[in-house]
Amino acid sequence: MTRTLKTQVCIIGAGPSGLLLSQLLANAGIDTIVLDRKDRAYIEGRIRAGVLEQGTVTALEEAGVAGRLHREGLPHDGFELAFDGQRHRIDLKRLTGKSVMVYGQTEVTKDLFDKRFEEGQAFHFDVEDVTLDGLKSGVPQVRFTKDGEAVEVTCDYIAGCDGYHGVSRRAIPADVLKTYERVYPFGWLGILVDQPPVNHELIYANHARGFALASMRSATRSRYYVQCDLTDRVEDWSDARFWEEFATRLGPETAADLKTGPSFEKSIAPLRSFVAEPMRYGALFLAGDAAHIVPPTGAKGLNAAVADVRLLARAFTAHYEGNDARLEAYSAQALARVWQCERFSWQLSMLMHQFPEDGAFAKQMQRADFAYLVSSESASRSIAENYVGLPLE
Ligand code: RFL
Ligand code: PHB
Repeated sequence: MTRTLKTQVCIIGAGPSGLLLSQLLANAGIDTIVLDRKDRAYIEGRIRAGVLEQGTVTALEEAGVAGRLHREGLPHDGFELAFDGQRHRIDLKRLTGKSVMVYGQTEVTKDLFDKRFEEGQAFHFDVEDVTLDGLKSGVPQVRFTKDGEAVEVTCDYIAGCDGYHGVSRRAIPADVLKTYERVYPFGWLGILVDQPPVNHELIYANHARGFALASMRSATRSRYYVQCDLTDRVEDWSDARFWEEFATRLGPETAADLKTGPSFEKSIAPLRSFVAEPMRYGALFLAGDAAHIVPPTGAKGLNAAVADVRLLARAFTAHYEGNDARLEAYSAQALARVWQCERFSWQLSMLMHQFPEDGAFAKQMQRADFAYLVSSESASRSIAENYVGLPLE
């Protein structure tokens, strides 16, 4: 026996993209079903992004989930780039008139879940064997199993918000889908520690031993990263090894203010640039990591996902009001912005990391790039306007 369900938009994935889309559509009176192969606790526990652009904050305000964000988030008017010990501040506020908000992805996800549950959103967690059918038939269906029971959802549209490893993108025929990818020859090892941040703003450091990033989650919780080898495992990095390496890469002056302690989260993420085109196939629309990945250096992953979702929510809303122009434009419009995020994240990654295969010439290019940033306000403004986020359209 197959259980059948019906909705307007079936959303695959309950990460930030899927949750925000369901909230924005609910606000517009559009019915959705959201499914995920994990459960709420698992999704909320994933430690990921930390920096929100103003456009992302606006989207969360529009969705009605920005109360705690404004109470607990930390507005940042700038950040620092450090190269061989020399620090250069990018004054976001002065250069662009905008700032960013430091507020963890875990908190964004919690806020969205709280509101969706409060409003009685239909969720299906721990689903298996998700398949998408009839994408060009006018009667799209999403099928899955849950606790051994087969379920079929018929809907008007499917939103593929199921991240890089999801099934939605793979439902687009290979002769239609074009993918672009760059895998970087290193990863980031990240830790969380209940100690005050080493600096009141973020520091991205390029040191001869590799990249390091000093970020934070609150006045008492720090999020720190070091560039590591792709073959490294978390077990290879004791807290003692991490602190020694991190302090070395920050340089003695900055490290003098470093407060160490036992880490309570430690994970390794590989760095990748990836784009899939188009972001629409028939009734299927992709959003967020399902369609594109950026290396975390520019803090763009979550922000790019939210920008997609804002466009997509507006497009569905216009569709149900009788106007399809935004749905037709979605893929091209989203991709134009995505490629800008890709360019910036790639550029900053190239500037700030040690590339094992690079020789002395490439190192001199990094050095010249950094010197140009320090000497030219235009160059710093270019970094700043990308960091705070380019306009949505
Ligand atoms: P998500 O968050 O990956 O959510 C996708 C959801 O889809 C579910 N799913 C499925 N559900 C049903 N059926 C299937 N077959 C499914 N396959 C997957 C998953 O369980 C999940 O709940 O994608 P979304 O919503 O598009 O959000 C994107 C952001 O999460 C992402 O861009 C950022 O977190 C990227 N990212 C970072 N971005 C930053 O800006 N700064 C960071 O420091 C940063 N660190 C990271 C990151 C991404 C990481 N990943 C993907 C491994 C660190 C890591 C480790
Ligand atoms: C983080 O706080 O996790 C973070 C901040 C900035 C980045 C990447 C990650 O560019």
